[in-house]
Amino acid sequence: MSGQNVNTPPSLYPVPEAFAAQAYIGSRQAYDQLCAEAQKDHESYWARLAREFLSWKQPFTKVLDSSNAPFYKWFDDGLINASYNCLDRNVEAGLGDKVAIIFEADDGKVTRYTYKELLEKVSRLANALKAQGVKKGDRVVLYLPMSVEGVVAMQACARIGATHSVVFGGFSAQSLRDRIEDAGAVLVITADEQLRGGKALPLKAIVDEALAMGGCESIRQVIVFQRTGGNIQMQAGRDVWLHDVLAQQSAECPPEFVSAEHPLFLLYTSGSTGKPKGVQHSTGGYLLHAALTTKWTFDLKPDDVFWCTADIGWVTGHTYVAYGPLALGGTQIVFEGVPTYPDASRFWRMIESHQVTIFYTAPTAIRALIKAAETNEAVHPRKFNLTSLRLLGTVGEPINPAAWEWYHREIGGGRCPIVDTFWQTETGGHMITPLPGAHALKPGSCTLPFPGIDAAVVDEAGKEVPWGQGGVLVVRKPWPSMIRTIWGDPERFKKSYYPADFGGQYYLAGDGAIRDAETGYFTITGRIDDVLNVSGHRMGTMEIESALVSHPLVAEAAVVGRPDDLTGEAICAFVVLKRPRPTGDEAKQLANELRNHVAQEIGPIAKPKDIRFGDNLPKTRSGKIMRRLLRVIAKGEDVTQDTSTLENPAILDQLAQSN
Ligand code: 7RM
Repeated sequence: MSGQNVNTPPSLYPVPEAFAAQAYIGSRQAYDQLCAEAQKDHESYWARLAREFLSWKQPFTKVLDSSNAPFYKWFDDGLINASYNCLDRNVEAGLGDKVAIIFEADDGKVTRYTYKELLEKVSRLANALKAQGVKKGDRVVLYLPMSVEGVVAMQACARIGATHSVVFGGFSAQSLRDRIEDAGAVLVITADEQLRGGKALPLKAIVDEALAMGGCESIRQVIVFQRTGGNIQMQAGRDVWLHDVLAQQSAECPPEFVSAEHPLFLLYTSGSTGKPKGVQHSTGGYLLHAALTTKWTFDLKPDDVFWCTADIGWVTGHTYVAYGPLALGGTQIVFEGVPTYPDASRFWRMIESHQVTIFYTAPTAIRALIKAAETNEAVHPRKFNLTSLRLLGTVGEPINPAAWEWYHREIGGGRCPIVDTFWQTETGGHMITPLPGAHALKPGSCTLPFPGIDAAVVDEAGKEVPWGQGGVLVVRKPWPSMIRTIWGDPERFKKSYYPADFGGQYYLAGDGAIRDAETGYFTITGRIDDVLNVSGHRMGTMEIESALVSHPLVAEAAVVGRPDDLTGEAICAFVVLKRPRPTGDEAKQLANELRNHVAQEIGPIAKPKDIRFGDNLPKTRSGKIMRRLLRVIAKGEDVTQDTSTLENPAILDQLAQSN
C-alpha cells in the first residue's frame, strides 16, 4: 500500500496518505510536537488552546489553581458563555445561514436549522426560563427525546447560566425523581411523548408520576414540548406548553457571562456503590475540550456533515452533539429514531441521503447491524452508497477486532480511519484516541493519549508498569474538562477518583489497561470496579441489586456481568427469595416479574438478562458474597478455583444448574 510508513509495524493500519495530507494534525511528528509542548509546560499549552478555541468576555489571568486539589480550577477568573461560543459568535462570523442541524425524525421527515434560527430558538427559551424566575446557578432537569428542542434547551440553560441536568428518556419515574431531588431542580423541560421505532412512549406521564412521589417540591414549573400530540394531563399553575412560552418571548436574549468554573451541567452516572452520582462539569474547561477534541479527533472541517448517533441523555450526546460541533460552527445530523427502524439499514440509508462525512457510533450498534446484514441482504451496507464518508469513530465500550474490521471494510470502504475514542462521563471528552491523520491503527486499541492528557498504566502502588504488562489506568495531571466534583458530595468525589491508596495524586479512571509492548498503544481491558457496561450504558451492580431487593419477595441479590456477543456485557442476577426456591414455570414467571420491577425502579436498560434463583449465595465465612465465583457460573464455566473458604460450597452446583 502506498501510504505505508516505513516505521509502521505490519499488523497496523497505516494512516491513509490522502487523509494525512488534508488533516489538521497530519503526522505522527505533529502529534509528538503537541505532546512535547504540553510536557514542557502543561499550563501554557492549555492556556494557548483556551485562547485559540474559545471567545472570552474577559480573559483569564490564572490558568490552573491547584491550591485545593483535587478540586482543581481552570481559567477561573475568565468570563465566558457557552451558548455565545456555540451560536452568536458563529452568526457574527457570517455563518448565520449555515445549516447547524439536519434533524431527521423517526418517520424520516427532515428539518434543517441554521445557526441564526437556532440562536433565535435558544434566546426565546432562555427568556422564558428567566421569566419563570430561573436564575444563574439554578438546576433545570431535561427529560426529552432526541430532538433539536433538547439541544435548544441545553443551550438555553447555558445562555442564562442555569445548570442543566439531562435525564435519559429511558429512565423510570423513580430514577427521574431521585435525580430531580438530588439536584434540587427548579424546573423540568419534557415532551408529551417520544417516538422511537414507530412507537410513542410516554415522557410527560412519567414526569407527573415522578413529581407525585414527593421529594420534588423544589420544582416550580414543567415546560412541555408537544412532539406527538398524544393525550396528556396538563396541571394548571404548573405545566405550560413550550410553543406557548416561546411565542410570548423575544428572540433576543443577551448571554449571561459566567466564571469559567461555573457549573455548565450535572450528568448522573453509575458508580460502584449505591446511588448514581451527579458528575459536575465546568463551563470553560469543558467547552475547550469539547471544541478541541471535535476538531482534532474528528478532523472536523467547515464542509463536513458530522453525525454522532448518541442520545443527549448520555455524555457523548452532550460533548459531541450539543456542544462540540456547534462550538466549531459545524453541520451535524440529529436523529430521533433507532438504527433498526423501519429496518436495519436506517444508518446506511441516512449516511447516503445526507452525504455524511464523519460517523460516530457505539460498538453495540455495529454488532447488531452486522448480525442484521448477515441474514438480510436488503439491509447490507453494500446496498448503499457510503462514499461520502471519510472518517469513522466508536465510543462507549471496547470494540472487538472482528467488528472493527467489518466497520472498516464495509462502512469505511477500507479508506476511512476509525477513531476508537476512550473517555468517560467524568472526563468530559476524549482521553485516549487516535488522531486520524497521525496514528496508524490497531483494531481494538484506542492508541495514544490526546495531546496534553497524561494517561498512564500503574500498579496498586501508583507506579508505572512496563509496556506489555496490565495495570490500572490513571491520569497523572489535571486537565481542563475533568469532573469538578460530585454534586452535593465532595467527599465521595475524592474517594472515588483520588483515593489515598494510589497516593491520592492521580485521577483513577476505574478501568484496567495494558500498553502494547512495541507501540505503547493503550488497550482498555474493562472496568476494575462493580460497574457494568451493557450496550455502552454504564450500570452499577449495586444499583441493580438495590432495585431487586426492594421487591417484597426478594431476600438477597447479587448482580454480575457476563460477556455477551451483542451487548458486550449482559446483566446476570442471582436471587434468594423469602420463600422456597422456585423452579420450572414458577421460576420463569417470577424472573419476569423481577425484570419488570427493575425496569420500574431504574429503567428498561437495567433489566437482568439472566435471573437465577438459589437457596443461598456463595459466601465466605465472614459473610462476603463471592462475586468472582458468580461470574464464573454466569459464564457457564466450571468453577476450578479452591472453594474451601466458602461457608456453603454446595450452593455452587445448585446455581450452576439453575439456568
Ligand atoms: C463516553 C462514555 C465510561 C466507560 C469507561 C470504559 C468504557 C468508553 C471506551 C470504553 C473501551 C472505549 N462514558 N469505555 N469508551 N472502553 N474502549 N473506546 O462511554 O461514562 O458512559 O462510560 O465506558 O469502561 O470507563 S461513560
